[in-house]
Order: sequence, then structure tokens, then C-alpha cells
Amino acid sequence: MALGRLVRSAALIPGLLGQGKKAGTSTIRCLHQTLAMAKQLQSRRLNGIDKNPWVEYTQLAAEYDVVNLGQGFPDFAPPDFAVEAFQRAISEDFMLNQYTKAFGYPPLTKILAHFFGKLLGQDMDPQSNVLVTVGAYGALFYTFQALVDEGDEVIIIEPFFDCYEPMTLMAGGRPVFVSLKPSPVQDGEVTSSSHWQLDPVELASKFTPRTKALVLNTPHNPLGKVFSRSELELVASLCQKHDTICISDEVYQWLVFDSCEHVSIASLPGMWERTVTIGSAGKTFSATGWKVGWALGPDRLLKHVRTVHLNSIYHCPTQAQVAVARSFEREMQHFGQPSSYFSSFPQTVQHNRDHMIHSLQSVGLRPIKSQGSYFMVVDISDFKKKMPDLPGAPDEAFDRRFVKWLMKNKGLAAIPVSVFASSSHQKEFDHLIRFCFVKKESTLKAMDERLLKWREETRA
Ligand code: IK2
Repeated sequence: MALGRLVRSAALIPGLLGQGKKAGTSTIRCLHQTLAMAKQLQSRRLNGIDKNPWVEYTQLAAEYDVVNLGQGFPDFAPPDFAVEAFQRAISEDFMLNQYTKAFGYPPLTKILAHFFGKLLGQDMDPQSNVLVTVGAYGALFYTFQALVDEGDEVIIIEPFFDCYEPMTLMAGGRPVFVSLKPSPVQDGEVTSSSHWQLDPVELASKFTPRTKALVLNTPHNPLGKVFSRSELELVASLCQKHDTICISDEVYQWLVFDSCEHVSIASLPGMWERTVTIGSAGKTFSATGWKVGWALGPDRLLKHVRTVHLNSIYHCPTQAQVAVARSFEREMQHFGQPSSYFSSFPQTVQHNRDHMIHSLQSVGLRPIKSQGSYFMVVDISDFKKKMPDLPGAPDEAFDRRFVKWLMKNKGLAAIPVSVFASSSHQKEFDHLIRFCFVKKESTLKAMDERLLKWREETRA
């Protein structure tokens, strides 16, 4: 039936459009719109990616009285030098309220080129090898849009920071997953994130002539794994053999513990030319709300990343960039000394990690010792055996049901690890949950109180 005729007849149906009266023009317009909207509104690129774990679990944490160890942000102030740098940026020069250069505030691109040039062993040019972005999220989005094409395959290492899959799909690419798997350890031993490894044969089998990019994340969210030099050499050799770009997300690069060393894959022979390295001032200076990030790489890759930037965001907030530039300038002077934030902060965070390991074990949770990042994953297999019938939707993964139970009954917020897996592999990770330990002492004490109560309830 033609749309016009349908609307005309609907307008005469008593009760449907109003007490036997003829429908008014606004009702007819509304019906017209409803019928005209039978077409799918969202672009096909958005199919299946409308759910977001951060929205869901942040909302849930707000509903209950919880100690929030879920989302990854510090609940304490950034270092004084960074806060002062921001305050000065706001008050000092009124022109800092205006646009700066499109690819980044010049002193920031300059110091980033200088600082990372030394770390990556490259003579970096501030204009062609550095792009400032709205957080690392911005840098990731640009990179996928710039380098991944319809039908290209992108290798993603599972579990993975959740946005890599939707960003691949939005660019028209096809995610190809390969899992980190734990090596067996003796019962009762505290396992380490280093026990989670890629099977070299399986990894090699994922490369095809359509493979355009591989996404690497070290230190790793959620596992806290720091990829060793030899693991990175394997990834690097496969990327070179198959002419594949490496998108290397290194936002937690300063947060490595014990004797671990962070190695940037772009510093390995032959990798600079095919790597985009992504960083975050939010994670670097404990200021996640500033949303300043960057992409570093050779001009042949970054020029395309810049094209996406120029045609979407064009310019990032100036004052936050000024604060980050000055914070890096300060760090440059203190680098390698105990007074450097990049030296002192990991020590504090490592102390928090150890505190958390000890506390979580007291209720029978089994932490997997994190080598780096903000996070530690905890094995809840024993609870999965003991409490298989936790409430939840019939097809809801166990870790998601457990996290909801934990928030409601024990007052602790965590993140289920299955949110970091593709839909077909969620079962492989549903015995794990993630805690964030970059929290102030009083938060960790509040965690201890909840755990003590839990222990007492178990004993009773
Ligand atoms: N890449 C990784 C690996 C990240 O973890 C983040 C930050 N988000 O993490 C929140 C959480 O896991 O709880 C980003 C990129 C994005 O960084 P930015 O905030 O600079 O955009």
C-alpha cells in the first residue's frame, strides 16, 4: 500500500488516532515519519557495536555502594608539577584559549619528538613523525580509519582492550583473533601475567595476503602482561614477512614492575617504518581527564593519520597540550633519577599491586601477578565451580554474573574479562575478572574492610 494511502486510512480509524475524531496534521506527520523510518537508520558500520562495557559497568558501579576497582583511572591527584603546569596554562597567556597548530602545540610535538626519538632510536621530526590527538582513543581511531580498508584483515591479540574490534569494523576491516594462553603452573602458585603467551605456530597461521595490520598492546590491558623482547621479535618478524603494519598501543609504558623492561616494538630493527606507536598523557601523568594522546611513526604512515585528523577533529584543546608539554619538559630534566615521576610512580603502583594480591588471596580469589599497567586479573574458577547458578540472563557469561554479584553482595566493583574477548571466545575468559590497583591508600583500605567482612561471612 502506498504510504499516502496508508496514512489517509489510518487517519480515519476511530480510537487509533484519537476518540473517533479525524487525526490532526501533527499526528499524521508523526505517523508519516514513523512509517518513513522503516529503513535502517544507523550505517551498517555500526551494526553489532552499540554496547559498551564502560557505560554498562560504570552505571552498575554507581547503582551500588561499592569500592570502585573497575574502570582504569587514578582516584588521586596528578603530580604537583603537572597540576601547576595546567594552572599556569589557564591563567598565564590568554592566547592559550585559542587554537594552536593543527598537528599539535609546537612545544609539545617538539618535546615528544625529542623524548621518544631517544627511546625509539630515531631522529624524529616534530611535524612529520608526531601527531597530538584527543587521548590514545583518538590516535587509535585515526590509525584504523587511515590504514585499514574494506576487507582488510586485522590481527587482534585476545583478550584485548575492547575498542580494537569496533574500530576495525568501523573501518570496514575484518578482525582476526589470536589468544594469549596461560602455561600450566603448579597448583596453589601465584601465577604471573608472563605465563600468558602466544603460540608462535598459531600466530603465524593468522597471517594471510589480506592481513593489513596487527594490534599490539604492551603493557597489556587487561592481563598486565609486558611482552618480552623475544616475544616482540617474533611479532616483528611476522609483520615484516607478511608486509603488515603494527599498531602498537603503549599507553602504560612507564608502569612496569619488578625487573620488567618495556620495549617499544618500533625500536626493533626494521619496525619503525611499519609501526604507529600510540601513547596517552592521561596514563603518563595520572590525568586521564585531560585526554591528550599521540601517534608516533614514519611520515609514510602518519601522513594518512593526519588526513583523518584534518577532516574530523582538526585541533586538540590547547591548554591541556601546554600542560603536557611542560610536564614532559620537567621529566626530561629528571629522567633516570629517583625524582622522576616515571621512576617513582611505578614504585608506588607496584606497592599497591602487592597490597592487592595479598588482600584478594584472603577470600580465596587467585590473582595473576601483573607485570605492568593499571590492572590485575584474578582467577575465579573456584567460585565458578562453587556457585554455577548465580542469577543472570541464561546466556550471560559467568564472569559478568560474578561481577554483578560482587558489586551487590560484597561492595566491590571489578570488570569481567569476557568484555575483552570477541563474542565467540567469551567462554575462554569467563573465569577471570579484572581489578584496577591505581588507587589511593584509603581506597585500598576500604577494599580490605570489605574483604574482611567477606571472610567473616564465609567463616560464620
Ligand atoms: N589503550 C588502552 C590499552 C587503554 O587502557 C586506554 C584507556 N582506557 O582504559 C580504561 C580501562 O580499561 O578501564 C586507552 C587506550 C585510551 O586512553 P586515553 O584515555 O588516553 O584515550
